[in-house]
Amino acid sequence: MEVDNSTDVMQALAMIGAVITRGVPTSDLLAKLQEFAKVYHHPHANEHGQTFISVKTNQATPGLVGFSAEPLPLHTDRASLPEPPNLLINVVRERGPANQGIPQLYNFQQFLDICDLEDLEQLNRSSILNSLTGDKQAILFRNEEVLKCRFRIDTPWTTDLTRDLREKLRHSMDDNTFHLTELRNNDGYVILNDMWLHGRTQIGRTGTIRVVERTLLRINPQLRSHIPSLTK
Ligand SMILES: O=C(O)CCC(=O)C(=O)O
Ligand SMILES: [Fe+2]
Repeated sequence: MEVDNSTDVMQALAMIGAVITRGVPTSDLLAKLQEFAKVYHHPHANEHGQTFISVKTNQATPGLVGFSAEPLPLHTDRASLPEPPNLLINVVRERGPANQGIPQLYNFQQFLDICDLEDLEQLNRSSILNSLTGDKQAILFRNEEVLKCRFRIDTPWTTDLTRDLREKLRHSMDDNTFHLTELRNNDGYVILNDMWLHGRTQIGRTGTIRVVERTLLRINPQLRSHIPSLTK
């Protein structure tokens, strides 16, 4: 679903929990979204809550892969927190070279849909570990009456999914990931960070100019149960 103004964002978000925005600045999106969500200040963010993600380092330092030229496997943001911010806005400010740093989106529901009862039991027991901080969190969890997910596999995060489930997830990701090749400068996406995973392909060499402006928010708890969420 695509929108080119901030007024339609809510309606679009309320349908499947993800929306592509065309030429809508973060400030316009925030003007609407702040009616029901509060900006979450990421440690890397400026005083307004925006993080400008660009190629800053030669090497993918654990925990800072976003700031390297490396690909970022599909993930949710702030996965180590007990209750991560549940709304994510990423706006492409500088697109970078063709076919590099392409944003990707994946709906975790696609995976749940192919999980049988045994898989689900296994999934309910699975967690991800941040080896830097020692934080361990369940991949699938319930909060505010809503079924949510978190996911991360780039270092320092590891997941204890069984081999079978990892394979299943990988196949589903291969088949159902949206590659947002058509995003131009000032296009972006707004997604529920507890339902949709996001990532990007390899950016290329260090020195490549590519900038994504990220803002994370927390949706008012009373409202979260009225918009889409994972089901099983
Ligand atoms: O570079 C991108 O497209 C996304 C970056 C990202 O998701 C992150 O740093 O967490
Ligand atoms: Fe991210």
